[in-house]
Amino acid sequence: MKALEGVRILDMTHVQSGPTCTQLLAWFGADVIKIERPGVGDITRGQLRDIPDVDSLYFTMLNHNKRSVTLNPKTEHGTKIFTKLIEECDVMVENFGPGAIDRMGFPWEKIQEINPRMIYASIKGFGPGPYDDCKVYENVAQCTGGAASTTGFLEGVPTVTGAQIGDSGTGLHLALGIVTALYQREQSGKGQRVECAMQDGIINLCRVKLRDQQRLAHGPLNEYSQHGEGIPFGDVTPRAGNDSGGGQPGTILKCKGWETDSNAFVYFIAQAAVWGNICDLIGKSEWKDDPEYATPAVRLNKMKDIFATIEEWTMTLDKFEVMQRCNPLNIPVGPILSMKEISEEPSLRDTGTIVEIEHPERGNYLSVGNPIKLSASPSDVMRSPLLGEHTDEILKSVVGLSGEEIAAAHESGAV
Ligand code: CAO
Repeated sequence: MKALEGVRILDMTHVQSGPTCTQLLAWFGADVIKIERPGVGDITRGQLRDIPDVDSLYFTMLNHNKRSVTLNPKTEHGTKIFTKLIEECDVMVENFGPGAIDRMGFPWEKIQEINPRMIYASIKGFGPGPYDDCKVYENVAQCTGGAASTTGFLEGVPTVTGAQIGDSGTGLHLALGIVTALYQREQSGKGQRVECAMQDGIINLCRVKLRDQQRLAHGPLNEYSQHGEGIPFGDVTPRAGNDSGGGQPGTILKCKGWETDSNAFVYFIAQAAVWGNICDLIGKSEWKDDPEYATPAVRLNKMKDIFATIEEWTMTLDKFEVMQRCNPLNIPVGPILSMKEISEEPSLRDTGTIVEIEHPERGNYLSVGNPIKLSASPSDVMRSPLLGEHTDEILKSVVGLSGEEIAAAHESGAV
């Protein structure tokens, strides 16, 4: 049995943030019924297409294990079907622009009236406040949540990260909110509203940067390399380049082949606990007892030079050799892996983190499986549904319509 077996999700999500949430719930065993606009579907089906007239990877990689129903709740037939679906589902998830669900005629009060046990979960760009009626995409969230102002190099412009912390990050937050509300419903018997603003999700992930903002009032941030380089701090958390976010100095260093391979680099953390090992490894054993190098405090203003010396060593090896040499000595390092390397890594295939999926229209493609592994609820990754693939099946088995009623719903354009 899967952990969320028996939980039925009315999935009104689209694009990335909401679909990542319902995909996780589907992997844990929930029955996710994705509602899509008749004839159109989730806009991502047609975005960034690599193969003409076939669901894009954008869509297929965000909508595994779901069933698709085309339904327009704004039509007469559609309203009735949608109302029945609200009655029959445990959770409703949406990430439309502000007010869209209300304009469909289904504000939270009405949803509660139809099904008091319903958990109604939504993602918006902002929480209540001056921007709550704004539409938001990933990078808007990264910029308004503090990620962009603190990412990039000191001398450069604010930078967004490739990790989709606004969309997929908020989807994760929402999924936790939903399972928490389901747990509470076990005691209370009642549903509730779960809301995640993308800005809030990013701020949560940027927690350490708000920490640093407050530390600034009490002096410079010693672990930022700008401190060691004698560059004064202003009154806002600065961009820290590739500095480590924690108390151990770290940076990205070149490895053999960096001149031609854009990913021939390694992240190297000069952890204090293994300083002696680092010195021995790079041929600088004399630094271990040198009072100018022996403690983290005296090393701080020399980190640029120290890393340059370590880099002379890393440049003699490829990034995997650096890791092989450092790991037995407990020196934390990470090779910079390209997406090509990740997609070809056998151990990630073995764990189901990278999976190969068969799709009837596009053939085989790679996807990311469930990154959360439950020993008693393993995730099988199933292909995404075609548009409206399960409409009739769900109208019959969940909504309870007869053959004639299904035909009438089609005739009216509601499905
Ligand atoms: N049948 C009929 N109409 C439907 C429908 C269906 N099955 N599903 C959706 N619609 C309609 C809605 O009723 C709404 O119409 P109105 O605005 O006229 O009431 C419209 O489609 C959806 O509007 P939208 O604002 O959600 O869509 P958009 O493409 O204009 O904006 C986005 C997209 C993502 C900016 C917006 O949805 C948003 O801000 N969402 C919240 C934040 C979020 O999740 N952002 C992450 C997106 S991923 O990068």
